[in-house]
Amino acid sequence: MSDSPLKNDLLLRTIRGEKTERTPVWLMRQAGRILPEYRAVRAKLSGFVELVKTPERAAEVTIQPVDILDVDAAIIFSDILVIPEAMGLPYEMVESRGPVFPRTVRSASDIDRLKVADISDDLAYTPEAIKLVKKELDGRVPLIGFAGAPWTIFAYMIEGSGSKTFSKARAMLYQQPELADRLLQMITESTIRYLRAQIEAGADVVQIFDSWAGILPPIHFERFSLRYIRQICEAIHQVPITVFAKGAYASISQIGQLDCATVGIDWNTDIRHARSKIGAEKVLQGNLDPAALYADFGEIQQATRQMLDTFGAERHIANLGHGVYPDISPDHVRCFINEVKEYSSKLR
Ligand code: 1CP
Repeated sequence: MSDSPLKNDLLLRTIRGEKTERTPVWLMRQAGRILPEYRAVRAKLSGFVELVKTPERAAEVTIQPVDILDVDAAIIFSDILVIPEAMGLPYEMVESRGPVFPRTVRSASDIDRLKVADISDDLAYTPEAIKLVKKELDGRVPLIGFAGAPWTIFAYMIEGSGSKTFSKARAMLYQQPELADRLLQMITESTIRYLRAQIEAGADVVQIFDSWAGILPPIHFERFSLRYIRQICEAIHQVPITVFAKGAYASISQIGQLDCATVGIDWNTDIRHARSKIGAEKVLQGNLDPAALYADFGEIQQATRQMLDTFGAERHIANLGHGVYPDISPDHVRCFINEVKEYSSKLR
């Protein structure tokens, strides 16, 4: 772990529930396609997967939004799909289509061919990139590590690509629940190892992305997703955890009971409702509509102020309700970031 003290520790102080001089701000998917500087680095390599696996370049694009957008945290540049790959199911990233798995999981024998990921053998590149980022950041801002939630990873491994319905993955929950549990448990163990390796390398906070939580009925969300997220939260105590389960509205109280410091909420969630269901202790992260950044500067500022007023001055990390859309102009992102900084300091 790096010992350089953080110069900007707003995010960590907020997560500890301390009163701060303003609200910290960062954006999900800030390291990526919105920045021409990112596209320039990626163009020099064979593609996305090589970028993820090249620690020097992954470190470079992780730091870009700190330099260019002046956010209060960096998030390590990687993808949630490195876990299936380390378990024996490689992915490809197809331009304008997204991730594709040449092989998928359909049967018990497919699972027999997979293993719990061995991080030092198969996934050392992310902890390596984290070490480089920590060194280069030299304490400027904290670094967020991340992983997908087991259900979201499972959904890609069964389906073989993105999907509106993830019908094959959802069918397995009804048709072969024991098989689903077997794979979910392997993903969970791989994820715990992976997050621990990220923390050992220097991640100050870790976030779990359950991007596809919202397609499950509440009973399946609790049975096949939350249960495994809970295992992860109970296994990781070295740094604070953020759980972001997009669309899991009906289970928001149960999410609030997880052993995590922060709960991410999406833009369809009413902020006051979330606070009342989750309770006063947890920090909330979010939740401006990502599409609000298409508006003109005046409207972005107004929407940002309204969000900050509703969350209140404490226990809030400003962010969007999901990842920033790739065609948003960096100037509009900067407008959001600057307004969070200026307006939230007046709220104290
Ligand atoms: O360069 C490119 O064109 C590829 C685009 C891209 C990028 C920049 C992908 C493909 N992944 C990433 C990086 C990434 N992925 C990060 C980087 C750190 C940051 O946030 O800045 C993170 C946190 C992720 C996480 C991720 N990957 C999630 C969870 C978060 C979310 O947005 O819901 C998911 C679902 C993925 C899968 C994935 N990877 C890439 C795409 C296009 C997708 C989604 C495909 C789909 O809709 O199914």
